[in-house]
Amino acid sequence: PVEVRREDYRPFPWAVPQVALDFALGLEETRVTALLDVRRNPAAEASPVLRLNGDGLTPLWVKVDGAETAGWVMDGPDLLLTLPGEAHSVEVATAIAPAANTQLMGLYASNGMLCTQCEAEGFRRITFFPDRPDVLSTYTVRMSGDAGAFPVLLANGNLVASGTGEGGTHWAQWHDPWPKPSYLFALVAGDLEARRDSFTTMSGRKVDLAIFVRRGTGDLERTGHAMESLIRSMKWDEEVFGREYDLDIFNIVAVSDFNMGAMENKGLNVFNTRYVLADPETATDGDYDAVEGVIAHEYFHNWSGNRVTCRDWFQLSLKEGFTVLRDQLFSADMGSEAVKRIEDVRVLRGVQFPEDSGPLAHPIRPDAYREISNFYTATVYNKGAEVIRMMRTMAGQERFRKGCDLYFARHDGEAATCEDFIRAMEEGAGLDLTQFRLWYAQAGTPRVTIRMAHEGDTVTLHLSQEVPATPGQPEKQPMPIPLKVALFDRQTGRHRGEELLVLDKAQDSFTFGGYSAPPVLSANRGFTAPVAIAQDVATSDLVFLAAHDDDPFARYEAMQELVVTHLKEAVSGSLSDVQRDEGRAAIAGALRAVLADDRLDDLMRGELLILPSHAYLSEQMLVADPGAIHAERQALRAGLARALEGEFVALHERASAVPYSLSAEARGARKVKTQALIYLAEGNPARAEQMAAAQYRAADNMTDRQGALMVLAGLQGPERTHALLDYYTRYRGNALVVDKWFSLQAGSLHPQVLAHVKALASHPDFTLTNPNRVRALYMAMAVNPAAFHDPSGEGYRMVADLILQLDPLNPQTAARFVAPLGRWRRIEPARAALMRAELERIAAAPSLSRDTHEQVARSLG
Ligand code: DPP
Ligand code: ZN
Repeated sequence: PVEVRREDYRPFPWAVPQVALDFALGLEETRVTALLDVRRNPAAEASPVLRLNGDGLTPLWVKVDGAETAGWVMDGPDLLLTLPGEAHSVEVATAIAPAANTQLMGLYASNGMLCTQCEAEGFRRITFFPDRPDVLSTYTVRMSGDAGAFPVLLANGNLVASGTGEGGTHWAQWHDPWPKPSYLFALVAGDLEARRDSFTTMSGRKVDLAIFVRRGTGDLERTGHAMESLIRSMKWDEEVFGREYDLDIFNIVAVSDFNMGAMENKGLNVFNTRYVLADPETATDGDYDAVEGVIAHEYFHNWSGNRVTCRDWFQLSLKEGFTVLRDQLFSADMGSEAVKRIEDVRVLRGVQFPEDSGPLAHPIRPDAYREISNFYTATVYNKGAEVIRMMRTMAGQERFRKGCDLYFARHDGEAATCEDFIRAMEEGAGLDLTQFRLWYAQAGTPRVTIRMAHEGDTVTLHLSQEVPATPGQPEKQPMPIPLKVALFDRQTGRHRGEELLVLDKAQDSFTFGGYSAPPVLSANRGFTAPVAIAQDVATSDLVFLAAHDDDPFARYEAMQELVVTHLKEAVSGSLSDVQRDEGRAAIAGALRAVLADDRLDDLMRGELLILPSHAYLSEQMLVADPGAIHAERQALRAGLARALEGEFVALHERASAVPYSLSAEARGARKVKTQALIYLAEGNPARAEQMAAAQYRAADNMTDRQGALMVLAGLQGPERTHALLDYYTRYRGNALVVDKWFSLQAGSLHPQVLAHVKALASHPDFTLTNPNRVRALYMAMAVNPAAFHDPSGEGYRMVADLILQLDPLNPQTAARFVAPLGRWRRIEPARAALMRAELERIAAAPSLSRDTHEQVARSLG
């Protein structure tokens, strides 16, 4: 497979200002004719050759300027024509087979409906086209099909005409006035019903909103939260970013078979059902948040992605990083800013940091790829958001907004680059980002070392940074790192104000006068920079910050650091029994303070109770022993639970008395309730079993029910069986809840978890054709350290078997499972050898997809 390189970008020689598509719809066969109005692109080097990308297509016929021509050749999957003049019409007919499309890219069938997914390169599976984001066209789409099978016919933009045809067919014609790249094309046809509402924009235009689901599934009743989230998103984007919606219709369709979370097609978002459907009976509080966040994300793309799109796929973070930041800020405004920040950082550290320190590390603006689907990563998305957040921190909110306004104004209707964004920020926000550009170019999580010195009444912070080597980037340069810090007086428990330091050299020092005694340093407050901080801090200082820091993120951070430091030492075997007890006692003391602190709300308390993840702990070690990390982490939890059993039981009791609602108070109560059970399950399993069973039975909402079931799934008593069977019987008709049933078992702490996963793979409800179901079983297992890292290597083997089975059906989803195995270099030698052997077994398989091949090659390379 060939490598695509950023530096090879050339503008396309032809512009395609208009496209008319005609679809004769059928599940088994759909006929597509595409009429392209093509003209020479004056901004490009002239070429008579028109390359139309295809993927698995053959042309039924080709016409140039209205006359059928045989003057075309195939170049691999692409169709090539030579065009003599300045402007031509090119028309191509193809036939595709949606029901046979298991990749779920292009036009495919899902439960009897037809839908599309085109980003990044799915449009070329529908028709021959210059399938690249810098070719922008206005689309007219006509579709016809059986009126019984497809009563609803949707595409981008506005419905301009419709009617009935022969033999029980009907048709509809849609027109999207906004020029767009092919990846934003969408079509949906099916037996759907809709929840409808409307939104009046800031300039007074009424927009009709609709959320479509399959008719007769009961799903319609579960779309209320998504609709409210959409309306809130539209309002927020006007208020905070000044962005108004620009069509008279905004449609969302929920689809059960979907590779991604959702897709921002212009005026016709297509969503994984997972991020649309929610009601108290079937969705957890976390699901509610995810729906709100993804609805907002896709809506926000209308400006950051659609009105201003990407020049090429190397610029993906231009729209994704920016849009993730926008959805993070939105969710923070809708709920608790502090809790949202903690959750976002947890994802960054749990997923992106490991990516950045492994074989798949890449800059947020990559330099090369073989398969672009592999670059829809936590780095491009989440680190991309952090990079733009740093600009916002340095500029301040108002100047940041000016930079955004300039970017949108300057590039509206264009396919832009990250460099364009940076320039708009420099001019609009008044920042000098010369050196900051390195954040786009260099991969790897910078490591900042802080040493504090105190002499006389002066405090000096000695800071140094190191950006680690990553694949293809052995040498790195120092980057500007904005760090918010505060110095706390031990006596008063207060500081004199935050300062923003920017470390832009390999080493630098910052001094602060007027401190007669050494203060306590609170660094990277609010997580202003996506870096790892190394600092020699006394346990007592961490305990101090965990109790006193007025920045909630910093308080959480101190709590995490307290545990991380202890577990690192425990795992390395350097602690005596006495030291281990002392460490646990310090953590128990801090946790007791958290449990007793009545200034904390329960949502925040819940965060402070969450132990650092296995993934984050592994990240702290050059070579990790997953068995030892897991054992120490569980032992710590057991010790804490025994020390605080009474407190946890009391917390559970208090929280259980709060009635169900979506208020922050009630959500907080549900969060700490299950946290208490998680602790007790380690400290006193018999008691936890009874409490969890009672919580399960009394539950009037999915958060409580799932929390209880999660705990029971890891225990070995009879209540586990009862609850798992009851849950399945209750919800067997609801695919999203059955997904939870699979993942709770695959993610459980049960000692027989691998045997359970193996059996569940042949459960009648398991299928490889539904990505949600595959992830529910296998991704849950792959991120469950005790299962995946079973010393026998069985977990690795099962993931490799899955990849080999799934790859021919759905390469995009299969390739996602390579990353867990790719960690092998950072794992202790015995397991590393087993992981590597599985990667080699996959690599040796004949005819791997480009997706999986690339990930395996990088992981072994
Ligand atoms: N649908 C994916 C997202 O919104 C890719 N654009 O992030
Ligand atoms: Zn996105």
